[in-house]
This record gives sequence, structure tokens and C-alpha cells, in this order.
Amino acid sequence: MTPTITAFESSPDRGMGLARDTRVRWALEEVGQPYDVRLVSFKAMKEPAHLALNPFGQIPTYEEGDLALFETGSIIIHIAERHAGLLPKDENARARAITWMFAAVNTVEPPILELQNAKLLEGDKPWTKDRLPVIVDRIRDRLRQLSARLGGADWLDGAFSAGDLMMVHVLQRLKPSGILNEFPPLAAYVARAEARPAYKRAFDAQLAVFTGKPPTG
Ligand SMILES: N[C@@H](CCC(=O)N[C@@H](CS)C(=O)NCC(=O)O)C(=O)O
Repeated sequence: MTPTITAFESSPDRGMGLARDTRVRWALEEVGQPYDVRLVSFKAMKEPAHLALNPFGQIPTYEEGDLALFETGSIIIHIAERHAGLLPKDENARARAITWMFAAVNTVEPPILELQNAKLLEGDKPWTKDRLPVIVDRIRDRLRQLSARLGGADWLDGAFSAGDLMMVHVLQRLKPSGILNEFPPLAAYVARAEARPAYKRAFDAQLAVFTGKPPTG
């Protein structure tokens, strides 16, 4: 059965791929599962039909038969459990890959989102000027730790996994700030992931929503 995901009708990042539907598109591309997309407006996201799928009125959602999911972590684990390619077969390695997914969204992403919110939503507040360096230092701490763990490896734990997919998508949000480039092994890690054909297909598909032109290739 072909799953249907939801995505922004009008992407706030103008197709940079930062909206979280890109994670789900990428996971589906990695495992070779075709999917449909239903675009939703900001207004529709807060209306009952969408709230029934995601009580927080957000994208992406995932529908497959009578199953409806929200939260990208849960959606990607669901995809990875049903298809080969995103989680290792070995039970311990699988648990470690899932640990990296949680580390991405629970440990690395929060200060990155804090920075984005401070700049975009609170940029005009009197406290923002003093707050920004504190947040940036928190991000640098996490990136230093992550970079130390990655070392010279290509991926976080053996072969590419859903843990890398999630971590890379979280790190991409830092690109406009320039902070990622302070950590060349992490910048190279992100570039390596972006070179994956599955990522390119996912990126092109979300960009096509913004440009209105169907993806090439
Ligand atoms: N923890 C959720 C976060 C979902 C989320 O923040 N979605 C954003 C788009 S990337 C959204 O819908 N924002 C609009 C809003 O919150 O009104 C997940 O991983 O799925």
C-alpha cells in the first residue's frame, strides 16, 4: 500500500529542505518505497481533519491504510522496521541506531531550534542580543561532543542508518548560521549524506513543491 505523507503547501524555507517532511521523504527513498504527498496550508493544519492526524497541527503526518502516524522519529522507525536499509539486522546495532535518532531530536536539535526561534521569533526582543551567544555556545558544546564521537568515521555507528538520517537533517538547520563549518568533520558528514542518491531525490521532490516544477532525474 502506498503511504501518504503531508507537507507544507507553501514552504517557509523556500525549498531548502529543512521542513521535516524531507526526513520522511528521504527515509522512504532510502528503502525504495513510493509515496504520495498531500500538501496542506497553514490554515488547514489547524483544522479538525488535520488535527485528527496530528493533535499539534503540524506536518509531516503518515497514513498507510488505517494507520495514521505523526512525529518523524516514530514515522521513520515504522518505515525502517518494515523495509531493509535503515536499521541494522543485529539487535544491538539496531538499538544503537535508534539511540542516535533520539540523540538527534532530544539532545542535538533543542539548542538549534532555540537559536532559530531566538532569531526569527524573538529577534526584536531586548534580551535577544545577550541570549544569542549563550545559545550558540550550547550548540558548539554539542557539536564538539558529536564531532569527537564521529572522529574520522563516515557514519555514527557502522553503516549509514536512520540515526544518521535524523542527525544530518537536524544539523542541516545550522547551515545558514555558519556554525556547522566550524566543525569540518561534521560539515563533511552532512555533505556525505547529501550526496546519497536517496537524499537528492527527497530534496528535489520537496523543492519541486516550492518551484512548481516537477523534479528532473
Ligand atoms: N517533533 C515533530 C515536529 C514537527 C514540526 O515541528 N513540524 C513543523 C514543520 S517542520 C510544523 O508543522 N510547523 C508548523 C506549526 O507548528 O504550526 C516531528 O518531528 O514530527
